[in-house]
Amino acid sequence: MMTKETYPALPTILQEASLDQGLKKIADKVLAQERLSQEDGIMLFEKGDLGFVGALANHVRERMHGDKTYFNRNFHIEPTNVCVFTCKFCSYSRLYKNREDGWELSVDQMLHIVQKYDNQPVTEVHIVGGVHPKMDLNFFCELLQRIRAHRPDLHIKAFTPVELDYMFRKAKLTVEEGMKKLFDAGLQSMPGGGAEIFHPDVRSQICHDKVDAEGWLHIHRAAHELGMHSNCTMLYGHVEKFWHRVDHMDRLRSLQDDTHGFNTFIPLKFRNKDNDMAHIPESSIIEDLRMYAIARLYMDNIPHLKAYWPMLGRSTAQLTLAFGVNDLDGTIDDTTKIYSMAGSEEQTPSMNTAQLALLIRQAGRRPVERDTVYNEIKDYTDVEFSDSEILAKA
Ligand code: V47
Ligand code: SF4
Repeated sequence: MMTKETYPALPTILQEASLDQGLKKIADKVLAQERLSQEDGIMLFEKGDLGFVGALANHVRERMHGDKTYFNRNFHIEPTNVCVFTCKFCSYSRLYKNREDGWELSVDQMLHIVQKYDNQPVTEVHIVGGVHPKMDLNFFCELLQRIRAHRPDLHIKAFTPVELDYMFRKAKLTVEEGMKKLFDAGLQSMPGGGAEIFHPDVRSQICHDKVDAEGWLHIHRAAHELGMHSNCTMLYGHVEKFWHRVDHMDRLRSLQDDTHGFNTFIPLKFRNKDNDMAHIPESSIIEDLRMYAIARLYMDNIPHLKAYWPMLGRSTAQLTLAFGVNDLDGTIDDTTKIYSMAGSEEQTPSMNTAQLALLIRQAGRRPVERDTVYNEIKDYTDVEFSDSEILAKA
């Protein structure tokens, strides 16, 4: 198991005579808690080796969160995989004309999924799917209202700007009007999907027909202005250059300066199975860890950095905890297909609380259960688990 002790300590790295002077200046800025520029971000990607960026990111992570590593108890609902859009990296969606190959859940069917968890201590339902031309704003308002009425304590985190932009246009509402309607129906926060890479040179190649950068940021801004929190993501490791990644993170950082509404940044590694970008090799684990570390250094105003274990696989997710990550998402209960269909090693993603807590403890960190907005629910650092708890089906 690789933990933070496996790379040289930060003071040793900084004293190395061979350390590039540009990198040394960046390290000085990080230690002085000064903001990194876009040029600094690009230099880290171009020149920062894993030990260097990892030691710095770990320093920042421990300054912000100590050894705490958050997780939550959640499940997903994917209302449909039928989608009007044609993102080239997507292994999951089916066009409307091929909808018999996909799934379309009714409000009743989705409520049934929620009812399955009636006696379980889950705190969050995460609802995201394809963009189905017949599932409109009223359909989703009814869904939100019925979940709220059935289980008021379950936090509803739902919809990306991709789904919302389409819904609001069809309903002929402004972003602000549409968001208010969903908020009143029970929407409490938004996940980070649909961001991909904001720069139009990349967006036009990988997802030309869905909401653009400005539209994505506008919808999150409107959510934040209503008092909702949200997450943000970046799909990396395909056709983009390092500077596109920095440009993407910079746009998120700027919005966060205005609203402070983002809780978590989640870099999403491109997986290449069964999609129109299958010819592009996946990034190496070293590149993935560098990505997390540089994200921790660049995103100085977003409190949490999440590694989404169903997409990375649990061993790599464990490694990220030494490279800036302080959140592993949740128990999931095998309720999402996006990553299994794209080739993740996690084909039936599900972990119970004991398994998640032990995964974090094995990496030398303190597991803390949180709710969606990072209120702490329970510290599992010293909890003893029985064999039956560890082996129980998640
Ligand atoms: O926007 C789709 C990504 C996202 C692939 O906010 C792919 O807590 C890699 O955003 N390879 C949706 N990535 C999922 C998402 C998410 C997941 C978990 C937690 C949260 C959160 C948000 O999945 C899409 C896209 O960027 N994606 N296909 C693929 N082949
Ligand atoms: Fe549709 Fe989302 Fe897949 Fe794009 S990534 S095709 S918007 S389901």
